[in-house]
Amino acid sequence: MTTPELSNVHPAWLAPAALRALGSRRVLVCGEGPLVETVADEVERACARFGGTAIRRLAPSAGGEADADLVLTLTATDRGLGDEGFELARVGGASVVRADRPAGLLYGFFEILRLGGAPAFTDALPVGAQRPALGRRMADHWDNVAVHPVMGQVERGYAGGSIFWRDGRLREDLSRVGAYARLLAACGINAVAVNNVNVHQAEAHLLTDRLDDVRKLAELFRPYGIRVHLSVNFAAPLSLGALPTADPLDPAVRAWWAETTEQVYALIPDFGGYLVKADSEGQPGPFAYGRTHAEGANMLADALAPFGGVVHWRAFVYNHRQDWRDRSTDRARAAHDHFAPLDGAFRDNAILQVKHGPMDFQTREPVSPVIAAMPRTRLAVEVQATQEYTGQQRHVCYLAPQWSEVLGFRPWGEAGASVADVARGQSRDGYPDGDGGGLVVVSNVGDDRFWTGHPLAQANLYAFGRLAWNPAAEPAAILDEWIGLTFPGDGEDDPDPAGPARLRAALHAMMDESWQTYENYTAPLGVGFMVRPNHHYGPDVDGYEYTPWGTYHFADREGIGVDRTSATGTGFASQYPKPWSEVYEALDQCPDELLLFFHHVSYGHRLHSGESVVQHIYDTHFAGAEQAHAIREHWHAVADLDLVPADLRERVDERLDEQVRCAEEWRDQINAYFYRKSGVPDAHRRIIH
Ligand code: BDP
Repeated sequence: MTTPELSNVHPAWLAPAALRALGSRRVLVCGEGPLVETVADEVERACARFGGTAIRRLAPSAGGEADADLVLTLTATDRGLGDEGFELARVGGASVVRADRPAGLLYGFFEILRLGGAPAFTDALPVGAQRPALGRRMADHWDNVAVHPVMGQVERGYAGGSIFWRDGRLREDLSRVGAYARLLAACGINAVAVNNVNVHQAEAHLLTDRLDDVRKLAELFRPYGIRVHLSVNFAAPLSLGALPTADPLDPAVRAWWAETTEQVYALIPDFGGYLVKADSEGQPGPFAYGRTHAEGANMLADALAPFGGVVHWRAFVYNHRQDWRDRSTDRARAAHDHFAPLDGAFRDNAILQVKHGPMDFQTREPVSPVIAAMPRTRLAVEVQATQEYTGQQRHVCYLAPQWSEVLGFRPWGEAGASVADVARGQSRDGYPDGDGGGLVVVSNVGDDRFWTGHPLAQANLYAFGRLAWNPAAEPAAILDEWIGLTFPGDGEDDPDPAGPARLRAALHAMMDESWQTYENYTAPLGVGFMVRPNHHYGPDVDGYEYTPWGTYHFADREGIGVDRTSATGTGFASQYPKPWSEVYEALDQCPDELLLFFHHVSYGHRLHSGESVVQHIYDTHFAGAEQAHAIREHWHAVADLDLVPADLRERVDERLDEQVRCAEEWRDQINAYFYRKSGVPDAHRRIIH
C-alpha cells in the first residue's frame, strides 16, 4: 500500500503497533456492502502483517463461530443501533462487534483498534452499544486550489501545502488523501469540505468544469464513510453562469443553481452539500440584492433538497470596515443582530454554522449568543483546530479542554440544554434527536510529513472527532487515548518496560493544561486580539487597536476592556438569555476569565481571585512563560528514551524552543506595555521595561 507519497508520512493515531493486537488474531468479517469491504480489507492487511487469519463471510453471524477471536458482523435483524452505532459483546470466548449498518461496523472496528490488546479480546471488553451523539462531524479545509498571493495554498495553514491541491490542480498522487480518510474515520469524522470558505476564482470552478476533481476526492473518502462538501461562491451564477445577477429570488438564478446541483449529484451521488461564507470579509452574498441570509441559504437548500444535500451557511457575518472611533458598533454583536431575527426562516436542510465564540477563535471568548437564540434553526458549532490564534502549531496547545467547555456550556442555566445538545438538535421541536447541525472543525492538516506541522497538534484533530462522537468525553482521557495510539511503544519487546509509560506521562504533562498555559502568556482576561496584524502570530498589543476590524481592547492610562453592558456599553451582554445576561452584565458576577470581554475596568479593579487586574496580568504572564519552560523540560526529561523517531524528536525540539522564545516575548511585551500604560509597579519588581 505504501506509495512514494506515503512512504515518508507519519502514521499518526494509526501507528502499525496499534494494529498488532488485532492483526495477530483470527478475525471474521460478516456482511455485505462497500464499507464492510473496507473493514474486511483493513482486517486482511493487519492479519497479513502480524500473522493472524482474516475470514470473510457475506451472511451475518451470531458470533462465537469458526474459533474466531473477533467477529465483526452486520446484524440479521435491526437492533436499533442507527446508521453509525455499534454494539460490543462477548459470545463464547470471542469478542463480537455488531452493527445494523456498514458505517457502524467501520466505527466498531476502529473502537477495537483503540482498545488494543487485552481490553478488546478478553472479558475486559466494555460491552454495550455506542452511538455518536452528533450525526454531523465535519472537517472544513481552508485549502485553496491555486496558491493565493497572500494566504498561500492553505489559508491559516501551518502544516505545509494542501493534501488535495497543488499549484492550481488536483494532486496526481492522492494516496495521502486515502490515508487521511482512514485517520478521520478512525476518530469518527464523517464529512469534509475540500476547499476554502473564501472561494476565489480557481476554486469556484470546482462546482462546474472542475467537478471531476471533487469526484476523485469523493471516491477516496467514500470507503471510510465520509461525504464530501464544497465551498461555493454566492456570485457563481455571475462568474460561472454568465447571468446578470445572483439574486436568490431571481428565477433564472434559482434555475442555474438547481441545474448545477443536479449535475453535481449526477457525478457524485452521495455529495454532502455546500458550504457558504456570504457577505463576510469581502465574499459576495444576498445583501447586494436586498435579500436576507435566509433567502440566500434557502435558495441553495432548495437546489440541494431533491438529492438529500444540505447547505452549511456560516453565521460569521460582520462589518470589517468599521470606524474604530465609533464606540457604538460592536463586532461581537453582529452574528446575533443578523441571524437571531431569522430564526424559523431557514429550510430544514439549511444548517447555520456558528463559530463557537462571538468574535473569532480567540484563546478565550464567551460562547456565541447565537447558539441560544435560534431554537427553530438547525445549528452547527464551528471550532478551529488550525491554531490561527493559539500558537500556529509552533506552540503546544491542546484545545480539547476549550471545546469541551464550549460544548458543556448551558446557555439557559444549569437546568437547560447544553451547547452540545443544541448541536445535536435535541432542543428542536418535531425533529429526531441527532438531526442537529453537528460540530465542525477547521482542519489543521497539510502535506507536512507529521500532518500538522507540530506532531503534537495531531491530538487536536483526533480529539475533535472524539468529542463530536461523545461531547461528554473527558479531554484528559481523550488525550491519553491519543498518546497511547500514537506512541504505543513496542509492547513486550520494549527493552525498558517502564519507558513507554514514562514517555506517555511526559506527553500528558506537556499537553493537558497547555491551553491554559497559552492563555496565561498571551491576551489576558478574555480581551483577545493582541496579535501581530495579518498573520496573527506573536504579540502586538495595539496591532489591531486602531484598525477597521472591530477588535479592540480600549487600554488607556486608567484601565482596559470592552464595555459590552447594556447600561453604558454596546449591549452585547443582553444578547444572552438569563441567567448569563445578568451574570455578564454585572461586574461583580462576571467570571474573571471573561472580565475584559464584557467590562472596561481600572487597572486596580479587584478580581474574584482577590488580585488586581494589572497584577493578575503580570503574574499570569510570568507564570505562563515558566510553564512553557516546564513543557520543554518534560520533553527533555524523556530524551534518553529511544521510543520516538529521530525526526519527530527533532521537530518537537525545534518547536518547543520557539514556544519558549515566543512565550517570553509575549510575557515581556504584555507586561512592559501594561506597566508603562498604568504606571503600577509589579508587586514582585520583575518587570524590565
Ligand atoms: C478568520 C481568519 C480568516 C478566515 C475567517 C473565516 O483570519 O482567514 O477567512 O476567519 O472564518 O479567523 O471565514
